[in-house]
Amino acid sequence: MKDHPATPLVGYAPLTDDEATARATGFREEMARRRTVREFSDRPVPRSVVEQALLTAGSAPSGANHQPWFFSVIESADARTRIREAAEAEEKAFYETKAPQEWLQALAPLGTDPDKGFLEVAPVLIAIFSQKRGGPRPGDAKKNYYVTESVGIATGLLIAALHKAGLATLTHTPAPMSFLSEICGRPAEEKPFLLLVAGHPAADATVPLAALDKKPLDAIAAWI
Ligand code: IYR
Repeated sequence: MKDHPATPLVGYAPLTDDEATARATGFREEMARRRTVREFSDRPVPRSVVEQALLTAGSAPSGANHQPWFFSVIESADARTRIREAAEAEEKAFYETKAPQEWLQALAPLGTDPDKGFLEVAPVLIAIFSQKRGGPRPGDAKKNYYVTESVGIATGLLIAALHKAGLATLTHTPAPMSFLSEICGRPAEEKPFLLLVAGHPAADATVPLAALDKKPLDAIAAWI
């Protein structure tokens, strides 16, 4: 017997099967134009775009609806310089000594390197944090559940929302990224999850051909 407060479900207009297929196809085509880019224009992005995209991210499903995420939008030039310097120091160590050969070989077709100049060029830098403890309301200190899954889903929605607003993104994961906690002033119980870079792509931005290679449906799904 359900005894929790509830309200009738709204927002699901019944579509015909053809309409549903057309919508799903249109969305696939729109998302297929999404590219990860590493060359950004410095053209500013209005705060309203970022706010709306963050609210979309915050609408993601999460374990027990505890919403175990926090987004630090880094605008200060000083903070951006510090983040670039710290990220480049980690990446230099990664590419020069830490990364196993197999990993470097996997990255070679994408042409990545330790130069992270985009961290000071792109107008939007969002450090995403995950919270092991929190709860459904600000200030709660309850245990959170399925934290990585929840924050990953929210990040996916954030990327889709920014893409819909015409912005290119880059999911950047310098390792380790504990410097983000310090620079963003986040508490030790929160873990940096990833750094999302967003903005208009540079006029001469390129895309590695290897990035265009997507697995076909029969390789990623099966009906059983
Ligand atoms: N974090 C490094 C290396 C890197 C790792 C993976 I896995 C990528 O998909 C891309 C890059 C960097 O940012 O260069």
